[in-house]
Amino acid sequence: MKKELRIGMIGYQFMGKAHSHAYRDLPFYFDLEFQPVLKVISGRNDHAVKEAAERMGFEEYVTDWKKLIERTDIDIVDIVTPNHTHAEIAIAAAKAGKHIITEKPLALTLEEAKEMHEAVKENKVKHLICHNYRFAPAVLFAKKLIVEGRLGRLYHFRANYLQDFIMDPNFPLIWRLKKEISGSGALGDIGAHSIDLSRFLVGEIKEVVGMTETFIKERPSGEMAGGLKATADQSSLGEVTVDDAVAFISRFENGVLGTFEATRFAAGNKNKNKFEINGEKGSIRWDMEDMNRLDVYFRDDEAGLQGFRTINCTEEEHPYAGAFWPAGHIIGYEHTFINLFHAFLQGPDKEETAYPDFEDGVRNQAVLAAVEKSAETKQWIEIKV
Ligand code: SOE
Repeated sequence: MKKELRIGMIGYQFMGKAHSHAYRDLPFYFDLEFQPVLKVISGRNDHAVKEAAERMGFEEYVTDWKKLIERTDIDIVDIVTPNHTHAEIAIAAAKAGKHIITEKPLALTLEEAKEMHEAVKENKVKHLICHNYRFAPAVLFAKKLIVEGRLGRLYHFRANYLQDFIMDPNFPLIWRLKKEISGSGALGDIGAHSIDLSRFLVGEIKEVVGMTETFIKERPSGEMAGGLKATADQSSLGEVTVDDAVAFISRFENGVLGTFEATRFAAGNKNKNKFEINGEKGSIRWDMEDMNRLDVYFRDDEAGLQGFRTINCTEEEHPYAGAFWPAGHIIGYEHTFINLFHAFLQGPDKEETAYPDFEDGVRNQAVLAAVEKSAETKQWIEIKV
């Protein structure tokens, strides 16, 4: 009988679905030393959390997260509630001796992120921040190529994270558009993913200079309605207090130059999280909207035959790809969470499957804070953790 790993989840919407699916699918694809069990799920709305528990397969549900954390039959607390709740819940869970998984960004502020990191270290619990895109096999393969020196010295990291789900002025003022709940807008919600990918693939960022913009300054009130959909109630208008778009450049500690863009106003782009890395020996580029493919260019290819070629990263040689289907049977967004949770729960077996933890979350939060400060002061800001 395998040891049970009992999950207590706080929150139940978009990320609650992605995480719950990953726990349930892990045993399908991996020979595990444990059995994930969806024990308890918590949400404020009794009817909604009851429905989510039944749909996603949790044994029980509660409407007070503190009751979940007090339980002795919970091993891992998984936080999928809005950003302003992460610190209080994670610190309480750490003090209760629970291992912690939380969505990104780690917190509302760098100070909160540091407190969370101190709490998990003091209470000796494992901790994960869900920068899931590291665990697309094509991204892990890019990491392998870089570690093996296939690009040589790196010169550029270039990332664009493009969405368009809030371009309609009637899209309501959801929690992601309120600073007191989200901390920032496109910067922390999707720019954080690009920052994590740059840290994972290139190294630490030394300094940044950036700018932000809020294109639509007022919106009708309303709430999320699953995924990235929302319903406006038009009863009142509210001020948008976060960025709709951000652009910043960076210098990495190793001398690489970085350019980053994150926007929710790039019409036609739905979740176009992409990067390109240029080195002395060649380049690689990846696009989440075509996530199984990695484009590579090597300068030592035979003259006349040089050019970007596309690798379909679904073969045994591509990290984690072999766990799913035969070559060419592509995988999707949900599999990045399965791989991420496998690395966290089973332990990473090599450098390229190092999972992102709260230290990564703190370093990421330091970059977010520096970009926001730069946008205010129009100055270069050094990253200080
Ligand atoms: C909304 O921008 C969002 O759901 C992000 O919050 C996720 O982190 C990203 O993976 C997809 O888009």
